[in-house]
Amino acid sequence: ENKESSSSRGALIVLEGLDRCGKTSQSGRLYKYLEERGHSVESWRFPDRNTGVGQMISSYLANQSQLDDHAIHLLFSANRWEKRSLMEEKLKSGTTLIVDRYSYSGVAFSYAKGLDIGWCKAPEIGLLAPDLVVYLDISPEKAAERGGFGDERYEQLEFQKKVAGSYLALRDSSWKVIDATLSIEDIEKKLREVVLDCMKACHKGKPLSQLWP
Ligand code: T5A
Ligand code: NA
Repeated sequence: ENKESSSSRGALIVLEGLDRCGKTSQSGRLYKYLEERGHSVESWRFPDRNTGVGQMISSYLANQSQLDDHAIHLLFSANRWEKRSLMEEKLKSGTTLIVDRYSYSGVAFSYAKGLDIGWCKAPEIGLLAPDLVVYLDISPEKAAERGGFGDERYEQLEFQKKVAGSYLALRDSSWKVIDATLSIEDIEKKLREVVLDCMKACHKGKPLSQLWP
């Protein structure tokens, strides 16, 4: 139908979930799978700790600096804005992006601290909307049992329970929820299915849109 678009665009795929739910493991596997099949694909993550803003965020997460809750919220958002034009360029040139955390993390974690949800969403307005949000579903208790939990600022059971509640408030019917307690291989299979479906829709000309729909 979309006769104007001669070349098809890439898909914006976002993985979300509690700390230790397995996003990084799964984005790596998904990247490898798509790449080996000849797709143009990149693996991204937020926070992107490589930028100046990202370094401030990283130091905050490691408890090496203190910041007002609103200030850190805006830094996380700025960290997405500084990558927005590159993101659009990549997608329009046909590259699929697998993104480990995005705006939903931004809102979920700050809302869990008690900030107003509308205030949390405001600086995210105008960022590119994902074509697919996959939520890797794990209980805060199970996540806490996984290796490395407790090293960074937000990796505390009581706080993760609040984050789980925030995600529930943010989720809509378009999100694909995968049980994150399955084996890594089973999750990988389910993830591939929903991602390939989404990529097909994007190739067929599904337009890029902006947050919040
Ligand atoms: N944040 C982030 C905000 O507050 N606002 C924002 O806007 C953004 C973008 C940093 C923190 O910043 C917050 C959220 C975070 O608290 P991060 O650097 O992405 O975010 O840190 P995490 O998301 O917490 O990354 P983790 O590495 O802790 O978790 P992952 O990536 O979800 O999990 P992964 O793949 O590293 O796996 C964790 C462990 O579980 C095992 C792995 O081997 C590993 O040991 N594992 C499994 N075990 C059993 N079964 C499975 N299916 C497993 N899958 C993985
Ligand atoms: Na991670």
